[in-house]
Amino acid sequence: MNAGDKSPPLLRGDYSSAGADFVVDQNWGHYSDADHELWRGLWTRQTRLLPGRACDAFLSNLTRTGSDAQVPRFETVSGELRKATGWEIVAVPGLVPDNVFFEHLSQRRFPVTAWLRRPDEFDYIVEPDVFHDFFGHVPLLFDPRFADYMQVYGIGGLKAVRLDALECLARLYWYTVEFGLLRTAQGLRIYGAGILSSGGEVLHSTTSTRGRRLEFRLDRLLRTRYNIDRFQDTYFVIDSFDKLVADTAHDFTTVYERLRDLPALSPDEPAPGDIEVPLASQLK
Ligand code: HBI
Ligand code: FE
Repeated sequence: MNAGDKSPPLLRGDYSSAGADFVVDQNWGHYSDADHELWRGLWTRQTRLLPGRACDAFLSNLTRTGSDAQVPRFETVSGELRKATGWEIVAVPGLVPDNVFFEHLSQRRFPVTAWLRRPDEFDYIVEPDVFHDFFGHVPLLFDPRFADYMQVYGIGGLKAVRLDALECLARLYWYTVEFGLLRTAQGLRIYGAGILSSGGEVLHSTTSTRGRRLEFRLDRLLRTRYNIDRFQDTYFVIDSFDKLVADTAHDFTTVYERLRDLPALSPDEPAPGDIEVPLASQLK
């Protein structure tokens, strides 16, 4: 999506009541019994996959959202979130323009799509829906370190829009917030929302030898294009949220200048200096 678009075309949400910040009423009463049943089905399927694969911070905070039985009321969860990390969630009709998205993150507001997918989209959906946005993203907003990272990203995003460097910075969101892996004392764990909310990628990312897992290096990551319509070929592994914040909180202006003259890398392309993280590796 281009920065500055007023209303994103060809999206299925109802943008008619959205103001400049694209926030809408969640309209919780409009979810049907079938919606709540589908939500439970999605929740049950995902949570069965996650023990030993999702990171502890995700699992413990997922329980804390108390949203296993029905589509959550955003206001209720926001109340808890405000107390924990000062974040809140706001309902949006779907994808919002980049600058709007970053503005929300920079103010510790996470936009969550209000609508739920159809039953025939149980396994795969193109646009993010409330299940992806809430189940995948909201639990880690309860984690103080990760909560800081998300805000840092939003501030960096606003700057990247001004510097015309968003193609580059968007890769950071993709390979961390959406598809990130974390090395722990127990082994590799998932923290990326795109993986955690997906039926197939939980296993692919943590067991497949087709995908490659590389140690996080900022320049390498920012040059790496990504797959939007199939499992990732490359995942980047961090050692802690603290270190992720430390590696990304500085100003990226010189990074963008350095990278502007280098070619982007294909998602499956090896590069000099790559350090592969073995599947069985543990943080010592
Ligand atoms: N809008 N609702 C929503 N959710 C997103 O994740 C999102 C967005 N707009 C733009 C956007 N993401 C991208 O700019 C980032 O993924 C980099
Ligand atoms: Fe997402």
